[in-house]
Amino acid sequence: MLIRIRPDQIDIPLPSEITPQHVYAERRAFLGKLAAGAALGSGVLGSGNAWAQAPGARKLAAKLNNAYAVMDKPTSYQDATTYNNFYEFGTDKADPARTAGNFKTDPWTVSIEGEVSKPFTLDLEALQKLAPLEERVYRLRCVEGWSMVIPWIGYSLSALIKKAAPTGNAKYIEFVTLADRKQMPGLSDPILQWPYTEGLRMDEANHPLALLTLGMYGEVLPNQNGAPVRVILPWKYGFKSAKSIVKIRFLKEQPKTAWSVYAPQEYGFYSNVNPNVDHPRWSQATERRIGEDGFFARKRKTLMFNGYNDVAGLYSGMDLKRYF
Ligand SMILES: Nc1nc2c(c(=O)[nH]1)N[C@H]1C(S)=C(S)[C@@H](COP(=O)(O)O)O[C@H]1N2
Ligand SMILES: [Mo]
Repeated sequence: MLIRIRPDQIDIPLPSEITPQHVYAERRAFLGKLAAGAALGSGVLGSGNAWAQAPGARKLAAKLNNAYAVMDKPTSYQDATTYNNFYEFGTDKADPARTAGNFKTDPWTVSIEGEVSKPFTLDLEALQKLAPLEERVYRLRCVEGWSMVIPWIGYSLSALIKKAAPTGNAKYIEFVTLADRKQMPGLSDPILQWPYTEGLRMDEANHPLALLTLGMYGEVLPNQNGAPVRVILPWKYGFKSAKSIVKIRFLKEQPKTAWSVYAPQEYGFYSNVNPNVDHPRWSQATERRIGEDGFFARKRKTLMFNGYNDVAGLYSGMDLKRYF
């Protein structure tokens, strides 16, 4: 079935830094990709479609949320699944794809603990059914200076928070990820304190952009991308987007986080993408888009909040140089 969508039905959340030709080219590429997928019969537009995925992987149907789909050309599935940071599976970018193949992600449970009236656990089925699955095309900017554009599948983390019904004492949320020596060869390297943990202030966690993520490119998450459940926080540096979560805790106090424990002067709790605050050892003003690595590849300007200006209100009155 060939589906048409009018270009004006697609939202462009970052008008500031891009030229009209650039928008036009990317919109064409994006629509072309969607149309190609539809024409090949891989599904109805907006229900998990159009991407080149892993043979035999489980499909995950989701409805495209145009309001959360950037126009940038999506990164190829190949690049997104072979250039990864997932230190539990090794520190080289190619390691996770190589060593996470047998990672057991089903059955899986996420336990909800801390400042809630009643702790409980969610299995994968419960997680998938907790709210309607949406496809959202987000940019993700790694603190190392590269970025990708990925069609994720999930729903706003706020839906899970609502279900958890945290008490009035809950000011922060903590994500605790799996640390299993039997499955994760990277744990023998004490570079980070395992398990890898991350955290957010409650108002950040409740921002609709924060995505509880169960899939990408129309399928369940590949192991190397954080199967079976992770978060994607597109306005923050990639390391905030914790993979393979087993526990979500609601807390009174700001939790420690893996990278800020490792090097507090380099990685702050907030870690919002900010071209005006350099990393102590490198500039954050520009980035390399994975897949644009050729000789003529342009360096892209890094955008404040990675272009997600919707979140600015969360930080009004805060000195973002101090709270980096
Ligand atoms: N558990 C865990 N989560 C993690 C990491 C990690 O090493 N362990 N790396 C982070 C970093 S630095 C980045 S850039 C993103 C990369 O996500 P991707 O491989 O899906 O692009 O995952 C983040 N989540
Ligand atoms: Mo990263």
